[in-house]
Amino acid sequence: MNGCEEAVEFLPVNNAKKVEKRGPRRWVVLAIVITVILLLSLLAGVLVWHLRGGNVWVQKVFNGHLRIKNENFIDAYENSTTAEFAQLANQVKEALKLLYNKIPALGPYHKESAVTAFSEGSVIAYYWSEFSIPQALVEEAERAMAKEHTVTLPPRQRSHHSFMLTSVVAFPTDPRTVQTTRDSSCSFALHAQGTKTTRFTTPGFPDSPYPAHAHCSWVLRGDADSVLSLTFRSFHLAPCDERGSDLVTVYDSLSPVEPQAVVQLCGTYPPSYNLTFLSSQNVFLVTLITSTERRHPGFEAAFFQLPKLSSCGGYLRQAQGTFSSPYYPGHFPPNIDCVWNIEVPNNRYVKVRFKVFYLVEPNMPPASCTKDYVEVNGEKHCGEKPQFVVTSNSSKMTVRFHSDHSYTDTGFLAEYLSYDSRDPCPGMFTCNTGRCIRKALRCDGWADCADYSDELNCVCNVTHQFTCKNKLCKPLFWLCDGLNDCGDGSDEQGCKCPAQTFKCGNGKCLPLSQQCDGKDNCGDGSDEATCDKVSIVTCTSRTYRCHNGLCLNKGNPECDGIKDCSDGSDEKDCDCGQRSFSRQSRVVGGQDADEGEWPWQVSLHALGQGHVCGASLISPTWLVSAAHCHVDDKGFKYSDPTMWTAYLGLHDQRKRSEPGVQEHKLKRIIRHPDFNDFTYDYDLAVLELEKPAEYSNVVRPICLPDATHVFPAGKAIWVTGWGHTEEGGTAALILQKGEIRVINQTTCESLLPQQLTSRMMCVGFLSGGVDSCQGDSGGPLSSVEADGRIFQAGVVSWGEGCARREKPGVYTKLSEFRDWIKEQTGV
Ligand code: 4AZ
Repeated sequence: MNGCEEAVEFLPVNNAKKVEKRGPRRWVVLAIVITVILLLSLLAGVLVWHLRGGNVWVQKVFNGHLRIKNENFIDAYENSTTAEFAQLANQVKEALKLLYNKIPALGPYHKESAVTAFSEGSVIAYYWSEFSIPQALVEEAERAMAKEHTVTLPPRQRSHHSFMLTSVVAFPTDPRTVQTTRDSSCSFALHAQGTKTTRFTTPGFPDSPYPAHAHCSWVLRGDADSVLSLTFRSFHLAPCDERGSDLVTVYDSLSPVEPQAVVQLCGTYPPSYNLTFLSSQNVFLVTLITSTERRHPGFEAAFFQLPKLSSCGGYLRQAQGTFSSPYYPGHFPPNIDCVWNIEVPNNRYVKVRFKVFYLVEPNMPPASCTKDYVEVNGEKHCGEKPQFVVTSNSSKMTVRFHSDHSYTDTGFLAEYLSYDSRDPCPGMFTCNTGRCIRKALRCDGWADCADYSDELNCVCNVTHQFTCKNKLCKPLFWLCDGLNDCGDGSDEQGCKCPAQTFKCGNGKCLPLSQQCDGKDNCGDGSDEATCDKVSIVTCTSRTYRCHNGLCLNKGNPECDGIKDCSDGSDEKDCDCGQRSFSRQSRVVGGQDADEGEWPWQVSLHALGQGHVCGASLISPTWLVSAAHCHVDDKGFKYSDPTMWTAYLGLHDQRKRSEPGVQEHKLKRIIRHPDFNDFTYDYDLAVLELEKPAEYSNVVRPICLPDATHVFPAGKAIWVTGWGHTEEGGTAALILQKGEIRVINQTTCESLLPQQLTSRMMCVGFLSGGVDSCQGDSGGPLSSVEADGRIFQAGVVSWGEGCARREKPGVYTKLSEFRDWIKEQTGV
């Protein structure tokens, strides 16, 4: 105790004697105190380190690039086995070490760095650095790496100038990318030859699949001051999915860093798809990372060099002309800015029509326009847009195009013209949106302007049009059909027919005596469809035949909740056409379906191709689809049941392994024997599942219509599928639904002359807009019938394009095949 008291005594500085005398005892105490303090702080340090997760070490790999000043590029730098490469690489590594040592979050944790390549400008080095960092410091380290640094090595004996690195940046990367540089078995380096095209492929293409669990890379180079154009001519990888699918990435750099990724590709692309990419410098890096065992051919690609654009944009002074994003329809290069200054004669205004517009950036909110964009009149446009028009209120207009460092798209194609401000659409009608449409389209009952302005304030043609209260004109046969076509309900008001007459589904009024007389007097079957008093009539091809052979005068009596046949056969086998969920969204048009809304909808995947066709479930073991989905094509055996997987209860193509989704193999494909691959007549097939489906909330069968079932013209029907959401577009991930209408057969024959047979029906809109498209084939047309039960009216078959005006979709008429389906399946 005493010693302690003594130890805290303050000594006069000059009391040397006293110190000397008491020295040895004091030193012991001091040593003990210092040891205790040291131990305590060590303990506190360890505690803090533990609490901050300091005991967890993370392996971090950063990929980056830097510029070496005062150095000229020589050919030997292209080859990593040369002495010149090794010498420069060593200097870079030394400088990096020096840089990291100055940064506390990096220096102590640096394990290794390597230079993977050099390119021109003056010399750019591409490198990776590996660290083992305490978890708590990872964020700090990432921030430090992403900052632009400069580092200088002092001059050496033999060189007079210092070695200076500028713009040193790096970004965290998948540690597997380092593996590629360590293992050169799948690394390739190619230099463009003059103006020639150089081809390269995945190993084994096309005869054997690309390797599983592989990391391949292709370093592509051009001469200094050139840029590269790279095209994937054929692309067949495993289908994209969320769980790390096989992936090809193209980088506008020789470092695989995400901020300079131009595109990421997986799955399969049709040959017509534009997969041409332009670089901003004379290099591209293509990587292939495969994580699956699936067997796919891979890709074939080709590249060539071309002179770097000295500028883009320009002055446009003609009365009219076109302009587009650089290298359209190829993908525009990253990191480019173009400005077009359009100027037309003084007394005229400028109009620009963007005919094609694709500036889609992955993982970005659609309207943010912070990366790639077109700016006109101070307004930024980005994403994917249907044709649109921008006008100016003067004789000048400036259009700017900007692409940032990452992800490019095919860009835009635009035409400009000058117009007289007093008559913007000479000889045509001007929509309120500025678009010009043919005069004949004004007041024709179909909306051609996006804002309906062509259908406002019309004088309707009374011979075949009805004037809605809101002044829209609608086809007469939609009058009083139970559907609100005007939008204000006026086409359904006061729909009574004169006394002693009744109203047909198509609006006709006929004498009461003609109702329920066994004859189709209306022409759409509606006079026979809802007969209170069902009577037995002479059997014809149009009358429903009960199992006991008696025929009824009632249309569509199957499964309507009323026992019409004396043997009850019209209400037998009616466990179909009902949903588990009664709530569905109310908006109409092509849009996302609700989950479980179409529980009979099936997605058919062909081996290695993902979703190819739709189908419908009609019993636990049978599906209905289109025959044309099962015809061998380009060496693929679409007729072979083992090539297909059927997904039941599916909503989102990305969620095929979620609970509720049933994956079934096919046992048998029976194509209709009369199917004609040229005319698409008899486009129907039935498919047998290997194991029966289990009915659930999201898996249920649809009802099959009797051979006499009528789906009258004008009736609204739903079409569903994962097909393209626009012609030439891309497939939907979420099941889509669209409400369309049955079109009169005679009308349709005139729209598609000499192409329609009695096994086909047109369903859609003459104005276009809502339609099925590629990938919807084989899927069902679902029609809500009496009692709310849903019957399959047709199978998606073909069409001239998608959603085109006056080209409605064509469907296989299912009622024509009732007997054949029964014969084949027993259902
Ligand atoms: C197709 O290619 C396709 N608009 C299907 C339906 C339609 C057009 C094309 C109808 O599978």
